[in-house]
Amino acid sequence: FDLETDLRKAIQQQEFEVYYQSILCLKSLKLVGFEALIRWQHSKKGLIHPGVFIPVAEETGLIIPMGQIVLNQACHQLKTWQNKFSLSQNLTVSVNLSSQQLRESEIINQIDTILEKTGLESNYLKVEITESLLIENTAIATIILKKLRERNIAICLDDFGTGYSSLSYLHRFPVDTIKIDRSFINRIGEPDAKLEIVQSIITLAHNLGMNIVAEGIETQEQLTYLQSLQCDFGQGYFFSKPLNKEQTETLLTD
Ligand code: G
Ligand code: G
Ligand code: MN
Ligand code: NA
Repeated sequence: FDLETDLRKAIQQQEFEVYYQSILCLKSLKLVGFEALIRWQHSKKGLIHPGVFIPVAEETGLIIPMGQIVLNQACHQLKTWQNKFSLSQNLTVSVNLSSQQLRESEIINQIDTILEKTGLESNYLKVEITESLLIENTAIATIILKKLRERNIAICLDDFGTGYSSLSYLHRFPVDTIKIDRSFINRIGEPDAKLEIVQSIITLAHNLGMNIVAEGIETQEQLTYLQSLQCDFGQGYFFSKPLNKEQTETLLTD
């Protein structure tokens, strides 16, 4: 099938749905927020994962309208939950931004409009970006990230450790949180675990005054180890898979 044509249709016909994966404080095991993850409910093919269509969306520029759909749904949903459950905890929502979205400062206007329209206060929104994205768009990314910071929108460096980790990027860009890629977390408990790397990344983040999130926690052993290293936050199937909004609500009622 022609993915690009189907994607265009999907944008018009609103076939995208945002799923939410829990992020927990590893000390208290309390929920602190969600990562928003797009899913495509294709009329014939069923649920399609972003690994399949995000690359095509990026090549074709469709990531721009798609990214807006995600930002809009995620902000609207969190605001709705704040009202509906009178959330006492300050839960946040993290949205992944792709390279294309960081190529034009227009993204700032889009975010401002969405926050205004949905009524979500800016400090409840976070963005996740990758290192490669910073390397590709250094000049404009600097401007955009500074503007996000001015709005109290936290910046998370995603998939940390997989790209061309240049430590100068941590210095140069206003990063609040580092997310250790799940390939490092997966191996905890296995003979070839790169424990020194995990340890070093956590120490590095803390020395720079940043928070750290471990991604892809799947076992109690991994959790216990990360807790012993004072890793701040975690997400992974051990806590919860990405869930649709109805399933996510069941986490907010208790
Ligand atoms: O949810 P899943 O594990 O299948 O996601 C696969 C990849 O797709 C991840 O790298 C994730 O960051 C990316 N992804 C998921 N949702 C979005 C989105 O809304 N925008 C962008 N740019 N990437 C996303
Ligand atoms: O690149 P990014 O970190 O945005 O990707 C998040 C992706 O990781 C999502 O597609 C999500 O489904 C996936 N994911 C989240 N937790 C786990 C986990 O514990 N194990 C595995 N294998 N994948 C996970
Ligand atoms: Mn992410
Ligand atoms: Na990641």
